[in-house]
Amino acid sequence: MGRVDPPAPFPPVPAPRQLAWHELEFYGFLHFTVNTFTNREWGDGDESPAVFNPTGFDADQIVGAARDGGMKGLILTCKHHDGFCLWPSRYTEHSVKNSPFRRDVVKEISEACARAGLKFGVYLSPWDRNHKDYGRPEYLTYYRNQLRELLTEYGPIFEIFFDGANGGDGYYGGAYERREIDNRTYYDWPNTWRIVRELQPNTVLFSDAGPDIRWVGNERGIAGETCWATSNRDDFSPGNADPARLNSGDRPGTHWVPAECDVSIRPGWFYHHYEDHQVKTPQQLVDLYYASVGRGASFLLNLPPDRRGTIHENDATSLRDFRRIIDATFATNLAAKATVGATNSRGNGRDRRFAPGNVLDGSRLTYWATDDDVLTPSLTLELPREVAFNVVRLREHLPLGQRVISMIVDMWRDGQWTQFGSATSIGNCRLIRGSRTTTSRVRIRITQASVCPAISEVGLFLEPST
Ligand code: FUL
Ligand code: CA
Repeated sequence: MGRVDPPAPFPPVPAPRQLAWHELEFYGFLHFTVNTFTNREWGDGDESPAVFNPTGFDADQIVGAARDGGMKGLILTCKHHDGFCLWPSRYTEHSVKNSPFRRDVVKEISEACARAGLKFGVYLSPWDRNHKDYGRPEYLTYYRNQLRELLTEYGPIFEIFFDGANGGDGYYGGAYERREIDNRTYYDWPNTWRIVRELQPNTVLFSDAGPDIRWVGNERGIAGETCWATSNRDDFSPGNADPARLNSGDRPGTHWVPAECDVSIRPGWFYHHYEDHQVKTPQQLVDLYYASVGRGASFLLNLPPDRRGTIHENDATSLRDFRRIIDATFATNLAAKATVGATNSRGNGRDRRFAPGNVLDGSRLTYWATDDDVLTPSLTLELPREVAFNVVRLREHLPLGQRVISMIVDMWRDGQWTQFGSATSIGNCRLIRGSRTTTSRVRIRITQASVCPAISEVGLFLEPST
């Protein structure tokens, strides 16, 4: 008998840069600019650079807080809507170079990230309420020049966050007027994205319309209970999209454009001392992790540096305690020693490349798959002894696309199968969280799939009791 072929990919499938991004799962946002010192969320663009004056800026403290919280990268607001630049751009005077602080914040944060082993990303607001040419073609040249500076002078950039906000009013070099743009055409995004591809082909590009990753449709950090990694991205442009569709994605979708869940650890995106006691609790952050990473998306959590230029103690403590809970939960796969069986595995079970046991080897590269005509198989875990768990984690083998539509998890109790939980869509990661159960047998039933399933990992976990 000849070797059986692997399942054909079910398009759309992720690009290598997207596969690398999927492995990050949790990373941070740093919102920091003149707003930190004026107590605003959106600056008008007429702020004097003199207000930007952190008293104890410490990039290693900021990055250290992120690392201790388990973040794999940080995205810095190099320029927010007010137009003030955290690096000494050669194309404007409206930057740190004319502030009393003078130092290059982008350089210091990017170097601290490199020292700590975190990836570095940038936010460069398309809307610029300071620039005199905003709304005219000349501004696009300015914007692209700035993008080139960030892409060539600060090392590898893992992600660029292209925000969709365009409010209208601004200072605009003294004009103080309202400038409307057509967000479908004004920015000529395909040509801007091309610049990034040329300079840094591994950077993932975020916006409402991708092209690599998409906004999840809210700023509360919550992906749809069903959340496809695919989207008909050409229906949208940055700032012009349907939030409900972004929240769940489009199935089957024209492109692989997984969701990113952005949310702040505080009510605002920028630091305000009066929010020091409104920092999200560790348990709230854990719930957001399940609602983002647990639904196949990524968790982008904002930590706003304060007026000292450090992460406030309350934020750092909450984040660290969140990490303790996540680590305690996921450190041990309680199914690791199970014997795995399946109602079908590809090629009559003779080919180890598709064997059920591949779901327990800790590698996303190996997977269990069924014959092409078997769309609703079950996988059974026989545990050597009873275990207590309340979370099931499933991962699909992403290079073959998002194949499974829905599944049910059962556990063996009192001589029969009882349902533990169910879900739709898997993708990079699906966490099914239920009440604590003790059992020695668990069964995963795929109840609907577009093509034969390819599951790379299965895990059972227990959240620490609080
Ligand atoms: C929004 C902005 O208007 C907010 O200020 C913040 O930067 C958030 C991440 O994106 O569109
Ligand atoms: Ca595996």
